[in-house]
Amino acid sequence: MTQRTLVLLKPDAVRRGQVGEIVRRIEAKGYSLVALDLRTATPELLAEHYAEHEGKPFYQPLVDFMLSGPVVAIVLEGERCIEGFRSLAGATDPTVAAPGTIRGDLGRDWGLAVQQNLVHGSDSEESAAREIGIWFPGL
Ligand code: RTP
Ligand code: MG
Repeated sequence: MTQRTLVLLKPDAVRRGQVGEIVRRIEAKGYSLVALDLRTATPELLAEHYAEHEGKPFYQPLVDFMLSGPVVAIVLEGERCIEGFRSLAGATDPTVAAPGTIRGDLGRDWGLAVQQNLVHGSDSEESAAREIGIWFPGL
C-alpha cells in the first residue's frame, strides 16, 4: 500500500546540522521525496498543524519552539511510509527512543528533550492527508 506522509525536521534538527543525516536515513529506507522545503512556520500554520494538542500544557512551549527557527517540511512516498517513518523516528522522548532510530541516535536527553525531538511524522492516513494539505496545499 503506497502512502504519503508529512515529515517535519524541527528547528533543532536544522540548528544542529542534522538535516542531511535524517534525509539520508529516509532515502536509505527507500522512501521517495515528493516535496522538500526549508521554511519558517507561522503561528497560524502551527495552530492548524497542532490543533489536536491545543489546551495541553506543552502546547504553547511546543509552538514557540517550532517558531524558533526554520524547519524542513517534507512529503514522503513509499510502501506503508506513515508507520515506517514513525518507526525510523523512534519514541517521542529521545531518552527512551531505541538506538537505531533518529531520536534514539541523534536526540538529546537534556533540557526540553521531549519537545526537541528532531522530527515530526504524521500518525495516520487521515493526519497525513490533513497535514500535507496544510503544509503543501495543492500537492
Ligand atoms: P510528532 O507529532 O512530532 O511526530 O511526535 P509524536 O507523535 O511522537 O508526539 P505527540 O504526542 O504528537 O506530540 C507532539 C510533539 O509535542 C511535543 N511534546 N512535548 N510532555 C511534553 O512536554 C511533550 N509531549 C509532546 C514533542 O515535540 C512531540 O513530538
Ligand atoms: Mg504526533
